[in-house]
Amino acid sequence: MTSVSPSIAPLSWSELEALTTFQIDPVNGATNAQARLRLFGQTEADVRVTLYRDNHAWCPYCQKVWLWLEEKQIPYRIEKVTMFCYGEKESWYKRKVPSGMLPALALDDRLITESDDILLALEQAFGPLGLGMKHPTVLPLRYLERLLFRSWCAWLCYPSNSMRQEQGNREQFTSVVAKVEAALAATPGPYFLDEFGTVDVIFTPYVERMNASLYYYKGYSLRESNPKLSDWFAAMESRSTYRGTQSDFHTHVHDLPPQMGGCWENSEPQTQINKARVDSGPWDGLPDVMYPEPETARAEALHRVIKHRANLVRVNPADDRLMDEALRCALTNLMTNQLCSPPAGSDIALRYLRDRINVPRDMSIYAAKRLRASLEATAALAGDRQGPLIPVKHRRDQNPADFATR
Ligand SMILES: N[C@@H](CCC(=O)N[C@@H](CS)C(=O)NCC(=O)O)C(=O)O
Repeated sequence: MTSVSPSIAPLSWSELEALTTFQIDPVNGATNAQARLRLFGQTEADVRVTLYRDNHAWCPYCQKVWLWLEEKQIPYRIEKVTMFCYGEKESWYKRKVPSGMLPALALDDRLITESDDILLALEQAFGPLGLGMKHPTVLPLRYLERLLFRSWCAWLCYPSNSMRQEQGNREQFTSVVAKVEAALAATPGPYFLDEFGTVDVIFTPYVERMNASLYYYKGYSLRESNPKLSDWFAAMESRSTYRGTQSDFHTHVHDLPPQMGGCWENSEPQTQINKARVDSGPWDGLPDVMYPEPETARAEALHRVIKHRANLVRVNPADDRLMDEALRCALTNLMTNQLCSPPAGSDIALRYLRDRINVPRDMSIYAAKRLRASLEATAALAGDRQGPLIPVKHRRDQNPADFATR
């Protein structure tokens, strides 16, 4: 005889609110994706810099500048701009930057575009982060980063006509990875040079995206297959600055296709296994994060959902009342570990949200894993229907205009 575990009733919003005291200080606390102003203990009068970056923290070149500012603790403002792939570019931004490209940075009265030029200007104003962009030891490593980027694009972003071509692209990429491993092995510590610095910041955005996309589309685990890169990731994850900008596999594998013009999967059995794991869980133990889970993960997820619950219910394809109750069931499961049966027909609604939690935009990596797991466990009680497929040519389902507080 199978025993059916008892299902508890969903908690009310006020009961849920009582279960979290999670709070951050976006202005002076640890690096976070929600801040519009960062002061690091200084005053607004000290702010000379405004960073224009994308709403969802998807843009890799923005992450590079963001991380640099956080590491140097330069006070700055953040203005968020829509990317073409998920909505309409703001007209105020097009007046500043007619191409609409991101990032841009205002330093005193000067507007700078191109992330490398931005870092050069920041170095001039505030001094380098470790060795500077043009230091003779840094230049070849910057070149190596671009080489790695190109070999990744060649493998991921173009369809292969044959197994041979696919294999060739893979070997080309792994041969550049071997050079990266050698560069990392050439210094005693885990970073590219003796001390953490600009070079690590420059490698971060795309190495993070390579780790995610190759795991999912090619069945290849960059982080687990390369010991020096593995140590480098672990060292990066020891920095609260990096943790604050760090995304997860689910977010990247679905934000990259429209940005890169497509990501092509191979026919390896491991690819199918990895895809299923990233899309449907279990998310625990994926090699997108390896530092231990903070105790605050569930409370953070709960706090973030409560804050945005009206919008989350409104944009969901399901009826508002149905989603409201289903969402409370998932949050009840998140906080109590007990199953809570959602209303009939809410499987699609819950999986729609499961597929749209973004890291670090909405919450940190472990909070997102916990919330996805509760949404999935709760959806499974209602049925096995999936939400609408996540689009690959655009992500207008994530248009920030639809989430503007009403
Ligand atoms: N070379 C530029 C590249 C910047 C770039 O490609 N930015 C992309 C996003 S990562 C962009 O702004 N695209 C316009 C858009 O998506 O709205 C830099 O280093 O800043």
